[in-house]
Formats: sequence, C-alpha cells, structure tokens
Amino acid sequence: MITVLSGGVGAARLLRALRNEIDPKELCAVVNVGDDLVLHGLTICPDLDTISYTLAGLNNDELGWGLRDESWRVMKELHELGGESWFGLGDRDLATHLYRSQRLDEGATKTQVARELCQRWGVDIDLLPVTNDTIATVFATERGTLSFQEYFVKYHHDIEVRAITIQGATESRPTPEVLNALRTSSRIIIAPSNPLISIDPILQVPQVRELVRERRGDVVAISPIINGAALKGPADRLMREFGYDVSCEGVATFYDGLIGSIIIDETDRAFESAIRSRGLDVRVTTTVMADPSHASQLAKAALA
Ligand code: FO1
Repeated sequence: MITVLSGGVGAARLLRALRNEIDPKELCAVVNVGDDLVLHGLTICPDLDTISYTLAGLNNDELGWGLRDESWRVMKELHELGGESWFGLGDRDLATHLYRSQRLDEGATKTQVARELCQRWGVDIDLLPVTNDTIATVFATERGTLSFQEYFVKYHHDIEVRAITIQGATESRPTPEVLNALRTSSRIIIAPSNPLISIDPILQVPQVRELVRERRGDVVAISPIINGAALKGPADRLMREFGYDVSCEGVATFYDGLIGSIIIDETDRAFESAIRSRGLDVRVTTTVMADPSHASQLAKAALA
C-alpha cells in the first residue's frame, strides 16, 4: 500500500499519475479537511471533491475546482436575492453537497460519504478524510480572524497572515482507516501541496505527526516550491511570512524529522547537495505535472 498525504489540485494530479503506475487498490490518500466549510447549511469538502472529481475525469480544468460543464443558475438567483454568493457553488457541484449533507445528517461519516461518492463515480482509490471530526484552518490577519475560504476566496489570499490555527485539531481523532494506512503502507508520499495549510492540518490531527515521524525512512515529500515560487496558491507567500526560505530547502526544513527523502525540481538542482548534507535522500526530476508524461515521470520518482 502507498499512502499520499493530500491537499487539493497538486495531490489530485499526483494521484491520477500514480494510478497509472500501480494497482489503484494499493493506493490511498489521507486528505486534508481543514478547508471544509458549512455554507447555506451544506457541508463542502473542497480537497476531497477536487481529488474525486479529478480521478473521475469530471474536474473543471479552467477553474481548478468544481465540475466540468458547470452552470451557475442557482448562484445567480442567490446573488439576486442578496444571499451569500462569494463562494461559487455550481449547479452540478451543489448536488454533491446536497448528497453529502443529507448523508451526514443521517449519521454517516465523511469517510463513508467519500466512499459512496467515489463508488458512484468509479474512483478506485480510497480517499480517506484524515478525521471525521470537525477541524477548521483559520487565519489571524490584519483584517481580523478569517476562515479558510474567506482568506482564500474572498481575499484572494492577498492579505498578510500573522498566525494560522487549526481549530479543533487537538480534540480531533484520526480515523482507524487513516491510522492503519500510516502504519502499514510501504511508502508515504507527501504530495506537492501547500505545507502550511494543506499538509500541516493533517499532521496536527493527534497521532498523525508521530506516526509519520516513526515512518520517516519511508516518507518522501515532493516540493511544491519550484524555482522560488509556488505554481498555484499562497505557499510561497506564507512560507516567507512564517520565516521559511522560499525554496525546496525551506520545504525540507518545514518537514524536518518527518521525511527521509525529498523530490525537487530540475530547476532547483543547485539545492541538491545542501539538502543531502542534512541526511536526506534527494531525487531531482520534473515536478511540474503539466502533461501526462511529466506527471508519470514524477509518479515513477516518488515510487522508485
Ligand atoms: N475557489 C475559488 O477561488 N473561488 C470559488 O468560488 C470557489 C468555490 C469552490 C466551491 C467548491 C469547492 O470544492 C472548491 C471551491 N473553490 C473555490 C476552491 C477552494 O477554495 C480552494 O481551492 C481549496 O480549498 C484550496 O485547496
């Protein structure tokens, strides 16, 4: 079994490529739920949905989130009513949130609902929310405390962050499926997701960081920082704000004690020896999954 600690888009593309290299039944993802929100009474799980839509071939590539062939009639009506329409929920996407919310209301867990949706869409990789308890990533900013999606969508992550807190993490419990995956996988891959706001919420769930640390010889991280910048999102800006070098070496510092290897991009080859001198194994390859052949090269490196 191979386990991938996963945020959204970068993890989804990596899982799609890994699925072509190994039997999908031997692949599972431990997914961040710190971005989850309840809006209009509906439970929305952006990272779980981005991954399952991508693996099902249903993802909206232009937006980077949501479903393809989307329409926006409900949002338009809501906007005209003066309702909250800053967070875009497409008509097709709404069906997912209606389904999930109803099932949660009936007593199902996020883990069960993720499995049901994956089965419906023919997704053969086990997508495991790290916890079935509610955790929420919140930001202390110059404009006060913001929820994840307020920071990310309302303010376009273009605002100074002073502190990041994962509310509810200390009291949360990892699921038995997650503990089993972390204990029994032959390899744990940390996807090229944002270390501070996609991977850290996973690590903050009790027992997860300790288990990853115990397994560090089998843990490989893929740097989301390439040539001093993130391909997408605020990873570079947040790393700077929190005192990390904005480089693959800064990523190695962030994961200090948790990983045995790191995969860095070809453009960052100059960092290889410095990272190696910390006792880490370093693989240099293309990490930009711009097309299937590059994604396959990265997947092979992560499995090698
Ligand atoms: N991102 C946006 O930039 N604008 C949106 O209106 C938006 C809506 C949305 C709805 C459902 C969903 O699953 C994701 C959505 N996202 C949207 C993406 C999301 O905010 C972030 O990309 C992730 O939380 C970060 O991984």
